[in-house]
Amino acid sequence: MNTRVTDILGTKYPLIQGGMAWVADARLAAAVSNGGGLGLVAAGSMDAELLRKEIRLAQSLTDKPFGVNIMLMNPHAPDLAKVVIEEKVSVVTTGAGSPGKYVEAWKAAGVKVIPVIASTGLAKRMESLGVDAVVAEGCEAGGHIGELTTMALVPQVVDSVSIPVIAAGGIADGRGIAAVSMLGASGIQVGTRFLASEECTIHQNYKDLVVKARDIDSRVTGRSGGHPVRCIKNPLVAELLELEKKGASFEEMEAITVGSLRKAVKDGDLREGSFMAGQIAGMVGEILPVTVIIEKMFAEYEAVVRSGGAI
Ligand code: TUI
Repeated sequence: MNTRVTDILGTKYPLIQGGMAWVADARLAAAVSNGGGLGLVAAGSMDAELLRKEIRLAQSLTDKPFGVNIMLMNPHAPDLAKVVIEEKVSVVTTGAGSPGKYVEAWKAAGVKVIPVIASTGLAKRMESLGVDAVVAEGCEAGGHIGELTTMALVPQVVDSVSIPVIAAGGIADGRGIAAVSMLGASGIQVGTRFLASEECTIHQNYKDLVVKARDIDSRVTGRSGGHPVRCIKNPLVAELLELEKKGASFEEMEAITVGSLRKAVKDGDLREGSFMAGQIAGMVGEILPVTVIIEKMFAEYEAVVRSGGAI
């Protein structure tokens, strides 16, 4: 495929892997890049030295381009931003904030910059700073989310900016790609589908939860504190929802969520882990190799487009 996004990324397909903190390590990133998408090493849980190590490991596992995701709430973000430049990473995506103060240095170093945004306002601000594209992520997505659905967000962002828009949130098959292409997106970001991949190194309990999840099994906690997060429902999520109903403070909620993503990913702790996943987990029914996932998605996309899909 040849699109504005494949031109920017240097990939076979206009697909970026989600920058899933704790989840997306060098192995997953290299598998996605080898499969024709843009793999990302997610630095959400890393400090500068660990990121450097993971980047070098990814470089040893693929000769294709890959990127780094910087979660801007990570206190190490300023150092991580420098590592991206020093290690000559080709693409950086950012999440959970505005990367404004880093954009100039990244662009000067030739790094392609693609912030994840959840509103037209931030998309426009990012375009004015000279970023290469934006990922418009709807609240169907897993993890930290905004307010708008993919269906409402993507066309509004497409109308607000001239740079390419990559759609995220709720996309796990070829129908999803076709749908967001009709909304004006030039590419897709996929997270949840890759949780249930052979190359993903998360605990087996996490993969099993994603495969077993029904459409209605995710919940959003933390809206009251301004940090909404979507996870698969479990005892921790039930407790958070109860606390929130009782008007608990941000600090009280924080006390039981601290370290919970690590507990999910590393320990498979079904009670106390945060199993972040998108609403589309209900459609993910089997663990497959990354290459099969990507090839299947784009073959389905071609078939849907050929069929016309008219209503
Ligand atoms: O960043 C994400 N998703 C994430 S980050 C993450 S790590 C985490 N761990 C524990 C608790 C909370 C998070 C898990 N999932 N997606 C990208 C994304 N960015 N979605 C929404 C946004 C966003 C929201 C508001 C970006 C910018 C923004 O406003 C910033 C501003 O200054 O206007």
